[in-house]
Amino acid sequence: PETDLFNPNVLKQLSLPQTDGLSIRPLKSEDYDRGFLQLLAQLTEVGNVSREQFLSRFHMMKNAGNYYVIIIEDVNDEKLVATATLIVEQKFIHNCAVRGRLEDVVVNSEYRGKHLGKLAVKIILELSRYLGCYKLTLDCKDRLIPFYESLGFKREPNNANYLNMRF
Ligand code: 16G
Repeated sequence: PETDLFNPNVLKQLSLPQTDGLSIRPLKSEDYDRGFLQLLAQLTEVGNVSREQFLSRFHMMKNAGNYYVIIIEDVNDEKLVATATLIVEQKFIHNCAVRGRLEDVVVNSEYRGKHLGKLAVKIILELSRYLGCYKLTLDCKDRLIPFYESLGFKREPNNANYLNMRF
């Protein structure tokens, strides 16, 4: 049976712009057959992920309860138009706060130039606010910094030291 990654009702609590012809919903287990991994492959290397691997990871994320992968779908042809992920991380600091991480934002190349990246990020912004995150962070390619700045993200002047170790 088709399964939602997270409770779709949380999306109904958000004040989102009117989106004619598009539906905004959680990732579903059936999205494996609707080209979800091909959409992610427009962002980076995905590899050969089998259905079993996909479902196993999907269920781990669902059970963990802090993964919010959202899908923007074209209601006319059921095409996956865009995706973005919010991960909500538990902290002890800031009075046991939660921190949001924005990850894996992709707009299907057939739908670019329609401000759908902006919509995907806005959904995650509203969701992270609704879930009580004290901040939302991201990393991105240099050329996308102006895009994220236009949506209100700031490069912290005294904390511009984003470090990274690749394995
Ligand atoms: C970008 C993505 C990040 C993704 C990474 C993959 C956003 C905001 N950032 O930085 O989430 O995981 O690309 O690139 O979508 P990589 O394969 O080089 O790690």
